[in-house]
Amino acid sequence: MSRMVVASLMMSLLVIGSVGMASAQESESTTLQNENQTNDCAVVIGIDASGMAYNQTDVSIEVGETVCWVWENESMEHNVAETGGPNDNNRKLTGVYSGPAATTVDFNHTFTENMTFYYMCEPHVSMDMRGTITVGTGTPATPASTMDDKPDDTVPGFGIVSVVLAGLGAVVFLRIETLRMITPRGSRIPREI
Ligand SMILES: [Cu+2]
Repeated sequence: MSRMVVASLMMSLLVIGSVGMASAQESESTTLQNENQTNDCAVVIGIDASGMAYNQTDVSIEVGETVCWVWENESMEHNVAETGGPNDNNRKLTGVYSGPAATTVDFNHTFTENMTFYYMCEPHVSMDMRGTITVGTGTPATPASTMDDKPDDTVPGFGIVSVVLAGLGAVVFLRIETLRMITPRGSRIPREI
């Protein structure tokens, strides 16, 4: 009997709770989300049944739409890290990043321009845990030939600097190599301290 009472109490609490939540959602639209976006998700990407892959790996959206990556209490830790391409295993340091891999993640990103977005799960990239988001028309096949309106005369300054730097680098490298050749192997015997 007491179980029944508890159960019905729980039920009524749940009902009250959900009614409360519904009205709360209506009144305050300032739900805190990462990346200060309150947009709804055009696509929600989770983890598939294997627990080792995203449940959608090739997604197309329109410019301005938001993709959400959501999972909860997964057995493994996963994340979302932008890469430079479909076979790149390195995270773009300035790229989109959900943070360190975790068993529960609620991350989203709004894409504001035509592009093809490549990402991986850092711990599982070796198992090809990757995904692609095609935004609008995607990345143009020929990366917009940079002949547009970049005046050539702004470039030389930088070019010279990099040539000088490269030269310096070569000198340093050569010096180290020479030192290595001069230093006899014998002198590398570890001394007693
Ligand atoms: Cu993963």
